[in-house]
Amino acid sequence: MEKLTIQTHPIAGQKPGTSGLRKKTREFMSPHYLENFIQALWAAIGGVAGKTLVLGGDGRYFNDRAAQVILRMAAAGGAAKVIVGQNALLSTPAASNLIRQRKTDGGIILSASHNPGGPDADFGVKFNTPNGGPAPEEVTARIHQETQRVTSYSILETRDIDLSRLGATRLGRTVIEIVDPVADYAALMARLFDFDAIRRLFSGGFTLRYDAMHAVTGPYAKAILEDTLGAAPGSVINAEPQPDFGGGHPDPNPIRAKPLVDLVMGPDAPDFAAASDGDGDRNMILGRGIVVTPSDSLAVLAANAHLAPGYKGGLAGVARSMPTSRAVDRVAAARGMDAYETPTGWKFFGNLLDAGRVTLCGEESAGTGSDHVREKDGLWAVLLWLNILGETGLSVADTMRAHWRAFGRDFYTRHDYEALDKALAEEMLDDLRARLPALAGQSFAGRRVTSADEFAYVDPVDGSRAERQGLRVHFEGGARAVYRLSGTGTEGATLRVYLEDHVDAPDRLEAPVAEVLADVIAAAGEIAGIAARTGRRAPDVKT
Ligand code: G16
Repeated sequence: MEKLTIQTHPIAGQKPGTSGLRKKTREFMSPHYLENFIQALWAAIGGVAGKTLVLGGDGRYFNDRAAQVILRMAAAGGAAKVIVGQNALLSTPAASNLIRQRKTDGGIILSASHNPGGPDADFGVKFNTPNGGPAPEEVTARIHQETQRVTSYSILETRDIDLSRLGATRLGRTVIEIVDPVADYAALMARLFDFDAIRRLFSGGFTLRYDAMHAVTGPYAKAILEDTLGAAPGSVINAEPQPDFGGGHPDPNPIRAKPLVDLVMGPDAPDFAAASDGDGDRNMILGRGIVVTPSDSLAVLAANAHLAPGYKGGLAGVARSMPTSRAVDRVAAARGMDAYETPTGWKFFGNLLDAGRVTLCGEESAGTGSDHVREKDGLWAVLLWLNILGETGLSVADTMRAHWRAFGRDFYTRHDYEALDKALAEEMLDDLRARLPALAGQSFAGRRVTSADEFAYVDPVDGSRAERQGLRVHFEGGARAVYRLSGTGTEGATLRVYLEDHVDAPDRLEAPVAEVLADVIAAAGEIAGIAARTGRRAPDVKT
């Protein structure tokens, strides 16, 4: 087993985005690409010698190869131990849990989340710090810096490790511990939720459809929902993780998981349906005849979490990313809880969770989570919903109706314009940024602008600043449009336009979303000149 030192040179563009480094798989597979990034990561964390790390991924194409390379590089760098999920699989929340439970020095998650997988699709590498959360900007900036000066990397020359066999083995002097990816996570869920209440729900005939989208959550959902809680066999579909996610796009939203939406709107609708994404941190919640928006789901969970044992003492506070609707703020105000508004990116919740300022947090991008780990957690959200429904006996639709009656409804939609020319998209937002101060007082599509600004964030725990986190336009009556460019795409630029309006009138609470938001959508398009500048007449995705 020889330790090799391979000469290399910096590769441009290895800058982690909203959530780790995401690139086309072929780029990741090109000579030295992965190795350079991992060597830079070792340098950024003060070397891997003597450290213990967690390693796993969502099973997408190149997951297995990348894991073998990282293990050989960890061993060459003198790591004490790497804890690996069997077959190099770990959902993102399960990896976060292992990092925390085993008190490791962090972990590496191989995933491009909801992006498709395959040789012509996407791959990603993310580093999580010892608190179990995505590395904060200061760490990712250091990694990027190191990628710009890496000149060699070290790797052991050895055969592949058999990652299908549970137990400990050695690579050089490094211990490689291969663990069941589900066990510790399932034990954590059993501590947080009243499994007996959920079992009673299912034994009473409650029906469920969970679409794991051929991604990593399948084995977790089967083990917990079917084998442990008694959901009917076959309730979890597409449960086998596949390297290309069955050719699909593992993003749990009404477009990518359309069959599930059709199911709940049809005659054979189950009582409850849900989907999760590539790496298991996102979720979509549906009930008979209803799709719950992620922002609403966060608000309902915040209002009812105390019904689950893990949260019976109440919540310290809540947080949402800025573009997420303000529905959860209304719950916080009514309950006397603190509510925080952070930039997009789960990493911004880390300090608030660590400091005990918030218990629950979530984002419009189908992510909800709590202080049980430091990542968003799709299956956790499903279990909390089931626990709540088990306690209240209400349907999903009636839960939403009751919530809207109590707090009003934040009608919400997000429009994505994908694969735009990057320079053009940046110029469009630069122009809008320059016009923001002049917008107040002007009217667009019959909506009067009351204020407009660019969101910047000062972390209340460590004082770090994040600038340029989205352009906001507020309209009279409380409606809002937010514009920002995605930090997770791998092709050109994706413009996200987040649109919302608050309605209190009881007879409007169930009006069609498109109708309620029609003029806000028109105003937002006009303000930025989206159609004129991009030539796009409609968004590619509406969530
Ligand atoms: C990641 C981040 C989320 C963010 C989402 C969308 O999720 O962890 O915090 O909301 O991307 O980000 P953007 O709008 O920049 O594309 P995931 O599930 O992809 O890891």
